[in-house]
Amino acid sequence: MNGTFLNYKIFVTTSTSTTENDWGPPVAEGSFDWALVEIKDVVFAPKAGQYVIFQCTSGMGGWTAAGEVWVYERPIDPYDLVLPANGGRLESFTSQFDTNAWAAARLTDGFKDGVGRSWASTPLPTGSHDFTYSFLNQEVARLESAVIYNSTEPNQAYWSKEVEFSGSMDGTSWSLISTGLLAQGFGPQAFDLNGSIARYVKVAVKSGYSSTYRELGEIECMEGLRPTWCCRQRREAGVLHVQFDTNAWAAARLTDGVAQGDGTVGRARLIRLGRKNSFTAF
Ligand SMILES: [Ca+2]
Repeated sequence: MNGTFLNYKIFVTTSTSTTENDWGPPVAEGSFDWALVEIKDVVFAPKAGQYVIFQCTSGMGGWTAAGEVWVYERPIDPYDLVLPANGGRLESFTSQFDTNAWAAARLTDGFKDGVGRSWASTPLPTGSHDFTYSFLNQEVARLESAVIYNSTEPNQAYWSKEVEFSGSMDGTSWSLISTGLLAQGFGPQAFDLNGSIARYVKVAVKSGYSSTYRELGEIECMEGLRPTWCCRQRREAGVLHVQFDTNAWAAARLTDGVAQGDGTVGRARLIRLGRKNSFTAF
């Protein structure tokens, strides 16, 4: 969390009631001293529930503001974001040998290597061969690591070599996360994705050990702590308690992925609340 409120309570509940008495005891409560705009972490024992309620009970200087509120689930270990069964989707690719045995879709078919279970490039590959994935419901995710299974045909040498991982929030503008060098061999090869936040991940095969083909068995993208986008769930329920307006200072700004803003340039992210008003965000 960040902002300029003072006292808070956090509840985890399955109740849809707007009455605090129905939410059970808070999982955390306290006060923050906001000398600076900064990020504060509140750690509490995990509790199962359908909703998280962040309640601000008092503000500072006549206003209460918060830039960003994220709630994290316990890590689900392991969770492969790009596996179709988990909601992963191959959005686009730039190369495949055919549409069946060596298709790009073989990179996320759950089989680590082997003929009919791996991807092969077009012949005589040059440049970068790219695969772009989105996650469940095209949600933003925290990327912990990529696990690549290199592959090639029996007695051949079509191993892939250099790989590059990039993240994007819009599928257009990309940020390089990391690069890696694949060994010539089967089995998992892991690369750190540094907890990057992204809506799309691009895996680029930049080169191979052979100039004839490049082949690869499987791509996994493991999730780190999972941010829960609480405001939107509350808005879908049709009960949004307190927000200053519906745009620059809307409650949705609490989960737009940007921590700070001054509210004067049409892209601010703070929610302003009347002093002592209860603030409930899902
Ligand atoms: Ca595969």
